[in-house]
Amino acid sequence: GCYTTSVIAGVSERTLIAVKPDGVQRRLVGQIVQRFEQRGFKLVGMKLLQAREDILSQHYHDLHKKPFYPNLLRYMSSGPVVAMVWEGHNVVRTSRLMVGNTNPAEAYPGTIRGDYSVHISRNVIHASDSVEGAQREIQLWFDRRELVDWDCCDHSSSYQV
Ligand code: IDP
Ligand code: MG
Repeated sequence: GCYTTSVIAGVSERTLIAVKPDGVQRRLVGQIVQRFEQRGFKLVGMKLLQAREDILSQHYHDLHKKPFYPNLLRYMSSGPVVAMVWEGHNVVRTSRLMVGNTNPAEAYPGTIRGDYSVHISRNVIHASDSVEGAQREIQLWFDRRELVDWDCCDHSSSYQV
């Protein structure tokens, strides 16, 4: 039957996933969404948007001194991105494994970057790297009212309840 996920310990972790402009241009959005659905995670927010510069500079604030930072911001604002919030047990760590190494040359086949990209400056997807980072990024990219609390009716197929 249906269960309220928030009452089940550890299940309500959330992460921010974004298909970057190259991924949107290459029409990879559907396949990327499919991977997270099939893994067993629950989509609780999703939108296509042209990212504003102030959001991008806050999102990548820890990289602002890196030599590639200007190119990174130009890349991320070169077209629309699809921002998503996914929920589930260990979703932050598991989605990093699904996404693969930052450098596609080091990303294993079977990961999103390992299957769809070749160069670090066009690596298709963003995933939060910690639970605290995810909370900060979700607040940055989404208004609370854009996130939907809903019960996944096959919840017990992915979780012991
Ligand atoms: P992550 O996306 O795997 O978390 P971060 O180190 O947080 O990797 O870097 C954020 C993004 O900045 C990367 O996904 C990539 O787009 C870009 N980036 C990181 N390192 C380099 C680099 O050495 N050259 C060019 N772009 C880079
Ligand atoms: Mg990062």
